Amino acid sequence: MRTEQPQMIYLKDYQAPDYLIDETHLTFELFEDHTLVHAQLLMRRNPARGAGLPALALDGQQLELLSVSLDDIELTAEDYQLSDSHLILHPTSEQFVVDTSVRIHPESNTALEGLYKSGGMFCTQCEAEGFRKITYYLDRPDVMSKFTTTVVAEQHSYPILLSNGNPIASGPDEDGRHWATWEDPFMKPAYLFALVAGDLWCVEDTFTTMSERSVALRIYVEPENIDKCQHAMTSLKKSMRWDEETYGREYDLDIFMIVAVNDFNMGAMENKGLNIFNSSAVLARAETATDAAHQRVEAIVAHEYFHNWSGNRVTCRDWFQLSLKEGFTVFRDSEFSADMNSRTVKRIQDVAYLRTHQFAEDAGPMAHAVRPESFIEISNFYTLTVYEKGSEVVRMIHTLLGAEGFRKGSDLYFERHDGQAVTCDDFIKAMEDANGADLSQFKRWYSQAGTPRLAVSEHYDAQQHTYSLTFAQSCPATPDKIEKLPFVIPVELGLLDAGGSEIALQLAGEAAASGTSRVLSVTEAEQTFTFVGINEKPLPSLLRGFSAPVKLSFDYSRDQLMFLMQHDSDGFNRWDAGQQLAVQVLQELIAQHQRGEALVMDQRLVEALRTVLGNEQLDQAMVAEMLSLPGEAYLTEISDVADVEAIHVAREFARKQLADSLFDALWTRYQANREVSKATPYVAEAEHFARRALQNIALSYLMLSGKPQVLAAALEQFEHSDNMTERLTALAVLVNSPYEAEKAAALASFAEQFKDNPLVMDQWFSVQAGSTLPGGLQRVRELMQHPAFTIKNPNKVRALVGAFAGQNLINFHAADGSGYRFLADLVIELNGFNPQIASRQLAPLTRWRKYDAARQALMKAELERIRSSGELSSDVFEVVSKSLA
Ligand code: B3K
Ligand code: ZN
Repeated sequence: MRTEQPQMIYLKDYQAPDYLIDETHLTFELFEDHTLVHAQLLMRRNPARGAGLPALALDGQQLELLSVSLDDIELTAEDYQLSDSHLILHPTSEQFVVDTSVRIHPESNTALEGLYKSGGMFCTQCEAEGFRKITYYLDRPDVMSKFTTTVVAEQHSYPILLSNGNPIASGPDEDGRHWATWEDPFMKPAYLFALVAGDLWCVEDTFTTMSERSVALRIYVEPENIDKCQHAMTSLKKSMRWDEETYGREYDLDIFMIVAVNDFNMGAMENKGLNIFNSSAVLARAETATDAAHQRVEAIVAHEYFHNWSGNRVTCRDWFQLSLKEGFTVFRDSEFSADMNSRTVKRIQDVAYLRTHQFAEDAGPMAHAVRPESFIEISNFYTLTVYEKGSEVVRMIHTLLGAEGFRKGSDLYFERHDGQAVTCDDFIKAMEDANGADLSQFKRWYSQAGTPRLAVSEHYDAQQHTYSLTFAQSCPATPDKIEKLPFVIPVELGLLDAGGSEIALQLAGEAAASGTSRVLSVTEAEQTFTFVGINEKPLPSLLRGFSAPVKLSFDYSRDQLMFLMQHDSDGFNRWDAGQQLAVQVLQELIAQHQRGEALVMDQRLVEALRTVLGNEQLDQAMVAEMLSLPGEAYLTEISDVADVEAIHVAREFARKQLADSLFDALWTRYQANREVSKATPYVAEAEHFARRALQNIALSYLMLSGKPQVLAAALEQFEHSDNMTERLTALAVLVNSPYEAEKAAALASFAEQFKDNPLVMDQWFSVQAGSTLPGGLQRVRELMQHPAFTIKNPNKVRALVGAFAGQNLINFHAADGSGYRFLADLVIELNGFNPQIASRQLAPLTRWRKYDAARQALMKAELERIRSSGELSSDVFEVVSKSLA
């Protein structure tokens, strides 16, 4: 909690640190009612900062200072200044040693930042600024130090004592206590520090690196979860191999550890050699985790592992550069997942997510550049923009330089900056230098917020046999900037002839045609490209693979979209054509509803999906993706003013129409896939994910038909599946159905079976929180009273409240404002003990500009109520005040 108005911090004010910390020696004495932390810092004046010895301001919050000495001389209160946030010392030599002892209270730390307890175990979360809640320090990423850590705890309750690096010594202590010392040979900033103490079991494996070094791999979990680690271990080994093969990056310590904890504010954390994970991002086995959860575990294990180079060996100079490590690492993990599974399906899922959620953020009051220029609370900037848009920016560099050029650039980056804390400019410079490229205009992607629009028009000249495409780019104003300069927008495209074949591409001025899919760089506000030798008017396939994070518009007819759905050689664009067709059809239904007319759906959507469903050659995961209509959140994002009811009614109407018209085809494919599933043991691989994805979306459509054989099938799948993917889908379709007795029975038996597994209970909560049937808020309120729910656990809050406010739009946006009031009450409560989670849950209220006047007023009133609810954390203060600005 703050005592003064939180201050804005600016990138332009960055200054290198006055002092450096060469070595950090920590001792933790863990007790049930307090912890003692002794820190010895071997410090010196930063030679880069010139002469003189300015005061040394160590960061520290919520610490009880017990003693401090400078060069072994204990200081008295006159020798230093102490405030809520700093301990100020006055060094008298260039080189000196600071010793501090502090008392902290992990046992009552509910913010889950710094050192805290999750169940019976001690663990840490230091990024971004949590280390200052552990000891007095220069808690900034450009201060890198060599750490040695000794942990002392009671032996029986905490047999496992872990920290970063390699274990170097351990032994018994008096009073049934014991100790262990860890040494991390790599210089690192404090945000990568980690400590774990608990009664943990581990699954162990080894990995032989490309230079034949053997690395011990360990995944530590609470004993009851020891049977759920294999998938994460396999994912880890695949990640290690992939990073060697794709980036030439080898692991550097003798041991790599992952620890799963139940109480965690986000997915996972890349602490050097000791990754700490939300248990939801580690534990996965067929019976308890869905296919989506298996893929998420694989992706997060990879992401954190990849940070060892993109984040740890080369880290960020300051927190404005966060996307340097996060955007790059998301790009790396998405390419890894694409290589491990289906590339096109991965791209579709990432783009659907980006367009729905990041585009909404970029159009809202918290919009910021990939490299923001100011912030109040850095925890608020672990955003979709920094991560997902940041990854798209790196992907565009990859597209512009090609895979080989990109690899040359990343090799140079890692070589040049190993052991350093650097900036996004350094990353770009390495890419430029390795390729002789000029990315100066491209860098606007780092400094300009907002989603660019790219309007494309065509002109065919039958006499000249030329075809011209004109691109007009613009970018809406965002809170940081009104006027935007043109971006570099790589547009991958192809041209299709009337038979659906791809035309060889030759731009005016080129000697010959080359290729049928090419990347054009759009760099001006308006720019025309002319293709020659085009003998008939072609149909363009634009922005293939979503080659830039923009909103592209081209005036396609529905027939043209259907043609692209069938013939485009780019799988992503085949899917996207289907989405654009569905958007057109849904928007027509929305308009009909708003005019009070009976809804009449364009049957071309039915026919297009009938063709998709009948194509047995198509990857079944693609069929499933193509059958998925754009979500309500996406339809909201692309509306100027979102009509909550009309969007819901139109989309449900379309789903029912598709279910009725395509019943036979859906039923055939459902049954065929369910038969295979019954006969096949669970395998967490792409082909099996694909089969179950199609089976499950088919079931969710079929259920809308109201036919008894479908209810029987759903019950059969619910009762007899050997895996959570099938079981949970069956539960979800029952929960969303009118079959009250079956629904109640299924919910009860599921809860009974899985009551001891918190991650499965999270899914049980989410399925109910997401049900769009009337009475959603009441159901959520009742579920908050369920014994398995606790507001102190972030996963529970996300499963119930996050799913309700984020996915159940028709209920959350109830016209009486009850959903808003509920969420505001919750945010006020969360603000009191976990500011990071409070601020995250607030996001749906910040989107008020998207809604009608009545809802806007209700949403703003709730934001106002939060603002005046008492002492706000800097996290909540920043989001609320920017949302109301
Ligand atoms: N680097 C962490 C995120 C830390 C969030 C701190 N509020 C996880 C990741 O991106 O890998
Ligand atoms: Zn990350």
